[in-house]
Amino acid sequence: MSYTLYYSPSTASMAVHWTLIELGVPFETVPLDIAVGDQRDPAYLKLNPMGRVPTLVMDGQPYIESTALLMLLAERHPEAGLAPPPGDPQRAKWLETMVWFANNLQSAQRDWFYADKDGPPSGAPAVRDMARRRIEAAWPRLAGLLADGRAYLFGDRPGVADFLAAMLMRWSRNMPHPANEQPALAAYLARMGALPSYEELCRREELVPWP
Ligand SMILES: N[C@@H](CCC(=O)N[C@@H](CS)C(=O)NCC(=O)O)C(=O)O
Repeated sequence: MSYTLYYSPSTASMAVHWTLIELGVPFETVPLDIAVGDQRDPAYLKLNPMGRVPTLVMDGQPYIESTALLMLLAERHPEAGLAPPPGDPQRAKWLETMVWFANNLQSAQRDWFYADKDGPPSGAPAVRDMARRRIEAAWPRLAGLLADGRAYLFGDRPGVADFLAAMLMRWSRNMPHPANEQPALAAYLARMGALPSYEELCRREELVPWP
């Protein structure tokens, strides 16, 4: 299995990068500077017609959408136990949570950060206001998933849902109400932040750890 990840630090590629590090499989990386528009380079658009990161080239074929990539990596490396397998009692809740992250929280975060790029700047304040409400509503719901005292979202070891959750929480760090205002989420982030794979991710992406 060969992997090449096109990434930009601290963006939607972060959870995929984290997963590859956690898996310990060989992979290559191609950094893109989205501030200068590398994602719109014609050669890159052939891999990712959306002009976004991440793109993961697997065995020579490019694939996009971070949540799908995470689910696929967990499926391709079942021995790593990064997701409840089909038939596991937690599988349904895992699928629900992964799609909820992608479809609700992450899409609202796209609106928060890109309101004046994805639509007319005149409508951006209203879009951002609605996005902020959806994002802030997500944190208590996420805290609820940890309310029984579990260390990680699905089991006693971290998996792709946790890498995705921690990435999405990180993006709230400069928002009026960041995720770590919820005590359960602050404790969870501290656990995630203590993982050796997170330390390695921060080293490779030159990230300032948060919180
Ligand atoms: N749903 C996509 C979202 C990807 C996305 O929006 N990536 C952002 C960075 S977080 C991006 O590429 N921004 C650059 C741009 O839109 O020009 C995924 O999860 O892969």
